[in-house]
Amino acid sequence: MGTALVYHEDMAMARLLWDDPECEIECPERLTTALERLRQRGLEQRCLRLEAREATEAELGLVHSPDYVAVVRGTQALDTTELRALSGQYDAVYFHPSTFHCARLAVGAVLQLVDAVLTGAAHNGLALVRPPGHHSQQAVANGFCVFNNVAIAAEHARRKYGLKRILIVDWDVHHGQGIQYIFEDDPGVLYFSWHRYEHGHFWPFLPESDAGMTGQGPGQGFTVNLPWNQVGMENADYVAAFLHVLLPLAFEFDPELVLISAGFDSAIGDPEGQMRATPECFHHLTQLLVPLAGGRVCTVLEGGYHLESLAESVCMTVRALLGDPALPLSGTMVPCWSALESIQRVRAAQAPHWTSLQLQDVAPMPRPRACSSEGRPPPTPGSPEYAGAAAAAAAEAAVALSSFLDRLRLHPQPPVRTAIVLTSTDDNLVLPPGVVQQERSAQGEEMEAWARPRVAMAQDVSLTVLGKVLTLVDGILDGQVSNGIAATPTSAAGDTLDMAIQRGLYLGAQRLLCLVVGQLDRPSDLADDGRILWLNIGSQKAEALSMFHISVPKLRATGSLLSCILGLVLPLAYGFKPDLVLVALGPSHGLEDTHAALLAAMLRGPSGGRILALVQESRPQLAEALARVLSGEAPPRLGPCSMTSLEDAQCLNHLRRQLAPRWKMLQVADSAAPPPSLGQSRLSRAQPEVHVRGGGTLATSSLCRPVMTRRRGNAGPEGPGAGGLRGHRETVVPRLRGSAGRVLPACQGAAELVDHLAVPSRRARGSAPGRL
Ligand code: X5A
Ligand code: ZN
Repeated sequence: MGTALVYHEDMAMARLLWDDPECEIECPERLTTALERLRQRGLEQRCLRLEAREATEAELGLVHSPDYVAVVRGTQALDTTELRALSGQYDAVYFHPSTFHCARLAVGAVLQLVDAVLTGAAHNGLALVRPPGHHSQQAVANGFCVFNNVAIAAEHARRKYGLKRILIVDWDVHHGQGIQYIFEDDPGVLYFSWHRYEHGHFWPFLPESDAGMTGQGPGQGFTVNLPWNQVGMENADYVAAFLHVLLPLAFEFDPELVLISAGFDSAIGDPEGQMRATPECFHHLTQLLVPLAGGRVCTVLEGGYHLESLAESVCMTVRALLGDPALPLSGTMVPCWSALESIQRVRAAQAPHWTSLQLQDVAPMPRPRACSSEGRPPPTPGSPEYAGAAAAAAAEAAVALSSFLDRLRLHPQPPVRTAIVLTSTDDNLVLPPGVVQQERSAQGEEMEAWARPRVAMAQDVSLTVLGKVLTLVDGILDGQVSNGIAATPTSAAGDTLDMAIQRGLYLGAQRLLCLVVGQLDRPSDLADDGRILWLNIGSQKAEALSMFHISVPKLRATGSLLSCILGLVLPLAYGFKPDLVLVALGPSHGLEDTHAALLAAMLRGPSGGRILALVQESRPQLAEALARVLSGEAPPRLGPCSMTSLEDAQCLNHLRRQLAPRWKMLQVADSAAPPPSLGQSRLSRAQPEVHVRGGGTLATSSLCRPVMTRRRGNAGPEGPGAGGLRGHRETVVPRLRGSAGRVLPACQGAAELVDHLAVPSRRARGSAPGRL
């Protein structure tokens, strides 16, 4: 078992034999560079290697007409002139004498991957293929695509394994209209695609790529289009789209298999996409999909034309499949206005079909904004404007990729994935591979200073156990261990959490997310200074005492928990960018093991895998379930779960409404945010103002700097542990960026800082909570 990597070197044979500026980007190096980079990073070696086979004609026939297959078969014998003439009959397609062979290998590779995953030979995997597939239709080649690799794989999975529900996630920057057409009236395949759209002015220029297209007949609600109307989408925009559109629907759909049409032309530097997602974003996107379908995720290469960006993004995707902890996301976690508008439009269009959306606040479908003067039709390949934009994207990517590589070097994989502190009673626990027992315990003065006072308070906890927890926190913040679990007696839960928080701060953690489920009191001396985000699920009522102190009542249904994770916890966590996440399952937390596992699995992203889970020793099965997901396994499938408790939904909506103005990742339909004027969105780099994404404006220099020092400054006392966060501090590079309707803070995190200054007053929040 493990991650399968399917490939065949022959797929690098097909290439363009004449001059065609539109098609030249689809070159053999796309494949060879990606594979070579996987080798260099030692990732290929960690995968189960499968050599691709050719698909049979019967398999091609699952989607394509015999006549069309015959046409493609015929290209093997054509000369260059004939190949060129045939290619001209399609939109953005070139044939080579090897195309039929390559295209059959591409389909075959994906089928092998699906077979490996559905027979249990592999957990998940990646097929590195070309030609790509998602534009190809029943009898039409289109957009470099000859056979629809992913659509054929979905049909195959249904016929051969009887699957009833398959999710296709198409994160390629182009609309996979081929997949859409094939499944548009089919409720068995949920097709999600985001794509550069620019109000219909971007290739393939189809009105049916817009959000209003939701499927036909029985397939209504099973086509989900998220059109991006501006270029420059960033990590925050992509993650917001997953949290607020794709994932609620996907969990409600409850797929048995996830196929990813993984085009990396949605990544930074790509000449086609002109977007700005950095490579680690694809790690996060993949990781967010793993909790679906019991982790049966098959990733299939589609587009991706900037070789460096493509290679790094492929590596990140494979690392996610292997269960490695992610690099924390770079960039300001504030979605831009245009992205929010698109997200709102698709939520409104899909709401009639999905309970999970109906129970959240969904604003009505906004009228599409008239195409602005700025939205001139994008340049066509081959034009000087296109070349200029491509060069600019590449220059920007060079900077971003080199800082990405620096961060990668500074965050090496910790030697230990998961360490667990057990008390003697849990001795016969079965530990999954990759999980070690924390044996070493703090000694001497450390122990006397940190653990002894707490032992005195709680009767049942031994000094050694607390000493081990102490060592575990040190190990995580020091990069020796990715994450950990500590089982302590119930009576010691509060003190253990308090000790972990204090130790984290002491070691220099600047932001700690404490997610407390069940009844555990917040340590009384904890300052509400923005370093701790305290989130309690299972308290008496829904209230936000400040933007860093939030309580959610006990949730009654599985769907409620999911809605809470996707709609509240993860947006907050991604916006907060914690150095460490502490998950404490306190007395009467009420979570089933599978729910706790899901929560822990999904919380791995925001902190780059640094999680410490505190549980009660009386539940060894829970510790085991957590150990599995924290060491990289997929959490067990939940089963279908839409929100069933109206009361829970109202609580969550209330909190989201209250917090969204300050935590921008919560925004889904912020009617309060006006579109930035065109003048603002074109602000030059030199301008002194900072426009907070979403519309607000403030002067940079006076507000930003002092707070900056306070929040970014070293939090804990200097001491033996103060260097513990080696390489973890991010350098704050002042810069102005502008695009996608946003002009970004001159210093990273400025938007958060503004928020920080605007903690709601107690009077302001006095209105609603009493009624919940
Ligand atoms: C698979 C893929 C893009 C075709 C672009 C044509 N195709 N301008 O990314
Ligand atoms: Zn593409």
